[in-house]
Amino acid sequence: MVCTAFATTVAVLLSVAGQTVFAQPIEWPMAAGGNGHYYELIEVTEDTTWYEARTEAESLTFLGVSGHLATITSQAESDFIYVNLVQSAPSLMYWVGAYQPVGSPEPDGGWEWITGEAWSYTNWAAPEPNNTPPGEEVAEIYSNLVDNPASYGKWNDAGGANLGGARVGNYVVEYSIADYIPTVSEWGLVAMTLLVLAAGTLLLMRRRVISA
Ligand SMILES: [Ca+2]
Ligand SMILES: [Ca+2]
Repeated sequence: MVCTAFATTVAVLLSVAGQTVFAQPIEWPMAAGGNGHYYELIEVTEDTTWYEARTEAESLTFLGVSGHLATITSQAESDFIYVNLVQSAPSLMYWVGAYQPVGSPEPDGGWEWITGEAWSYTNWAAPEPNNTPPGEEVAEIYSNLVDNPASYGKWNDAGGANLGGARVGNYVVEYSIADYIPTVSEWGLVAMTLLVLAAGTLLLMRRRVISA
């Protein structure tokens, strides 16, 4: 909570400084049983492999925190992303942050999250992950545009560099804002700004008293 408030303060300061602050991500609030993280869909403007999407997601920031391809580690997180983003998404599929490191046993072994979070919850569409054709080593999530309703919001393993068919490389970003721990210099920036604002307010009040 403190970190979320801090991140909001930093975002306000950054927007004051004229830098871009994304406005689209949706929060999964702690008050609603969430993790305080924010999520958004990115519709790409040119074909984007999973590897490019992973890098792009990490270059995006929201409330001062870098993003990453979404890691969906519980049914509750899956439900939140599905209901709020994927269910009515404009594209068929979106990259998420799951992959098989080189040398993983096929067709379905060795899966990991890019953040290193424990691999326990999965939500594969049947019969995925099938490594068909061979070389499918990353994951994507289906929207409701997929032909089989049983696959809505579920995952497929796909080729990370394969952009065949309807796959253009859209992706889901997660900003782990509630986990974010500010650096000493960032706390200093906030403290200094609050000090300047307080001094300015005092000065204004004094002028009013003198002119009254
Ligand atoms: Ca996650
Ligand atoms: Ca597959």
